[in-house]
Amino acid sequence: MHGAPNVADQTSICDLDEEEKTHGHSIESAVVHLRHGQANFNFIDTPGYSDFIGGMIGAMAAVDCAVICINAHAGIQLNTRCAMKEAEQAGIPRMIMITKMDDPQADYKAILGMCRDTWGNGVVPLQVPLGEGSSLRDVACAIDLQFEARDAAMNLVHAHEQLVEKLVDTDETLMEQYFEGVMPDADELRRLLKQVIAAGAVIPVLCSSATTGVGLLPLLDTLVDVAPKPAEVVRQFLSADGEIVTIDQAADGPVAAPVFQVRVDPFVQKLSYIRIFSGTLCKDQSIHISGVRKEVKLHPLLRLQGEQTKPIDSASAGEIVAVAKMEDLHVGSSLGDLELPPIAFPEPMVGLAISPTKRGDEISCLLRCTN
Ligand SMILES: Nc1nc2c(ncn2[C@@H]2O[C@H](COP(=O)(O)OP(=O)(O)OP(=O)(O)O)[C@@H](O)[C@H]2O)c(=O)[nH]1
Ligand SMILES: [Mg+2]
Repeated sequence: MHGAPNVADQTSICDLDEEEKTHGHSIESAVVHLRHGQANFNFIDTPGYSDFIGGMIGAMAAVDCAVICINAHAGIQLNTRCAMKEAEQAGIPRMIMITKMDDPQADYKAILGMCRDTWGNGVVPLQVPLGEGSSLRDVACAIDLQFEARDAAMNLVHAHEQLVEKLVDTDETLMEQYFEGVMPDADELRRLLKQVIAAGAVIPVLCSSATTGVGLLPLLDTLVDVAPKPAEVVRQFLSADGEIVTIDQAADGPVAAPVFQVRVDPFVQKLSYIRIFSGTLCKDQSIHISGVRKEVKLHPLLRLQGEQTKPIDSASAGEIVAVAKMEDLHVGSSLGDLELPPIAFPEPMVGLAISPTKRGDEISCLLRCTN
């Protein structure tokens, strides 16, 4: 969008340090929040470059839904496959967003075909671009067919039928009614879509252009309609004793809050990013941290908007916060009495020895290299 912060101008609020801005590639994840209607969103923007895959893996362990972006011109990349696999392993719903639809070489239909070939028939178009390249003007939703879509990049009625067939297939009564000619209404379709996305049976495809802003509000509307709200997500994991532990993501439950990223910032130094699955964190409270014997006093909580941090007194299930300068926290640490399993990162392929240039620099040098 004209004048909006963006990667090319080095003004993106998701690229925090100079190296990220200069190269136009995120190295670590950034967190932003926004309000849309009644909904509060927390987004984690992860690095797309394969060298920085750790940021994406950490984020997948911290979110309730993944929107995986595919460049409309470049198509499916190695990292796209990794992100889809990580999201599947994390058991979270997946959506595909075909981005840069204003690109002259954008080809929605071709990318959609590649996605179906790669991830199967569960991949269905939920949005269709109206126009492509420089003539892109909007996106049309395949649920309620509000648009006169003569210039849609694929037949919108066909996309609608494909979606409806996929959805009624999951419900016997609806299937019988469908064959008798009774169509589910748009609200019923959204309800079904939410269920099948949560079950991983359907991966809806959306499209957008960040440059023109096309598809961005429809993305938020779609997330409101079909992404799970934190309170609707029940997480299960195996405890160290081999027991199945269930976490209801409720503000009044026991605290379960993993650290999914640690960033070393030149001003506040070590900043630990925490997703609160359950319970409420309050500043100054004493809290258990996995791997640490005594309870530790929690440093002030910070709400994140890219590189901006704002102190807050408390935060509850569903939120993402950061704390500064807590040496006991590492990626994969969990706060609270429910000790979460560690985040599984791939084995490093290269080892590296480091040494400080001067005495007294050991800790900061180590922190910079290990986080
Ligand atoms: N034409 C066009 N260019 C875009 C659009 N969105 C981003 N770009 C350009 O693409 C380049 C890379 O930006 P992005 O792909 O958004 O960067 P990113 O996804 O944060 O990259 P990583 O951090 O490496 O994952 C920049 O030059 C952007 O200006 C878009 O919608 N249309
Ligand atoms: Mg980026």
